[in-house]
Parts: sequence; C-alpha cells; structure tokens
Amino acid sequence: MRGMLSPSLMCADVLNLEKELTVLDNLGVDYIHLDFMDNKFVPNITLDTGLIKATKSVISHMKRDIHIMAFEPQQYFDRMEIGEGDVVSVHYEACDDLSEIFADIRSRGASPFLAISPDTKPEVLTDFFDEIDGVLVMTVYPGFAGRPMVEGSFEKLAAVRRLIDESGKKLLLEVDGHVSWDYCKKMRDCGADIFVAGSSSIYQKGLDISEAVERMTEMVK
Ligand code: S6P
Ligand code: MG
Repeated sequence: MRGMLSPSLMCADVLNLEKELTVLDNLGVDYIHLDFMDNKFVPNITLDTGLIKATKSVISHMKRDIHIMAFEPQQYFDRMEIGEGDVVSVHYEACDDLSEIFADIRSRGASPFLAISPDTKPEVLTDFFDEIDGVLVMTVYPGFAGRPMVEGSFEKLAAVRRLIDESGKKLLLEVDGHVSWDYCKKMRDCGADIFVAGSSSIYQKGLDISEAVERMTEMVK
C-alpha cells in the first residue's frame, strides 16, 4: 500500500481554514487530521467539536482523520457528527471501555483506530486488533505541534508494524508527531502508512502548500 498524507489542520492558517481545506481537498490528499483536546488528558485545546463538524460541508473526498485526545471521547461523537468514512482515533491511556467505544464508532459507519502515547508499550495494542482498523502511534508527547520526536520512536513504529503483520490483520499504521522532511522516509521504512504532516514539514513559513504536499507524497510513497 502506498503511503498517505494526513495534513494537520491545527498547523494550518486558522484564519483561513475553509480555503486551507479546499486546497488540500483539490490536491487529492487522502486524509485531513483533526486534533481534538479536552485540556485534561492533554494540557491544551485546539479544534472544537463545532469546527470539526463544519469541516464536513467543505471537503468532498478527503477522509476526516479525527484524533481525540480526551477522556470519555463518546460524549463528543454526536457534536462532531461522526459518520460514514471518518477515521476516529481514541487514546488507550484515556479510555475505560475501549471495546464499547470502538463499537460505537463502527455503528456510525466510521473506522476505529487505537492511539498510543510515547510511554505506552506496543504490546497493549494486540488485544484490540480484532476491533480496530488501524493504530495511531504518537511520536511526540500529545498536546502541541512543533515538539521534538521522542527517542526510540522509529523502533516503536517498527515494533507495531511487526505486531500487525504477525497478526495477519490488514491494519493501517498512522504516525503522528514530528513527521519531518528528515524523518518521514525512515518512518515509511519502519512501516507507517499514514503520515500526519504538520509544522515539521508542509506547514513551514515560505513553503507553497501544493508543492510541499506533492514533495512529501513522493517521499512517503
Ligand atoms: C499533537 C497532535 C498532532 C499535531 C502534529 C503537528 O498533539 O496530535 O497531530 O498536530 O504533531 O505536527 P508537527 O510536525 O508540528 O509535530
Ligand atoms: Mg494528532
């Protein structure tokens, strides 16, 4: 499978989000990464549920890749209008009943992904492989853009890839955090399929977004 981009909307020009979304949609990008935070599980707030819902009216073919960094994520699903085609990642560290949450996501026609923070071991994932469509590996501590990659992240990505392959499941592996120009190729070699592109790559001052997306797509293909 080819590598796919998921540009992170929290790193785009927040005063021009409609335009930013339309450009990416027209470029044929596969996913748009939408970070939701509750200021409890992580010490920050970014895109709110109303904004995440509103993205539906602008995008035509990109899939919403909703990354929920919050406790009790189900309380937000209706307000985000989670539905057909969405990818929804919830955190292992933030949820009590993951199976119930995955079933809820699936009942809405969306794809459940399980996200793990840097200090969580890959082995916890395998219990849920039957219930999810993908794994999101955080390679920075969640909450903010522009953070340095946590040491050992390449090895961790490769370990998750191995676990997926050994299970015989066709799960997608998404990498989120400091997916930079320097690191994205190596992350691809470690087995990542979806690359969250933020301030370490396509959203850098002076870069043309179309050229940056094209360049990164080529690097992770
Ligand atoms: C961080 C969030 C991420 C960021 C992304 C930013 O908590 O989950 O999705 O938006 O990491 O990219 P970068 O290149 O600034 O790390
Ligand atoms: Mg994210």
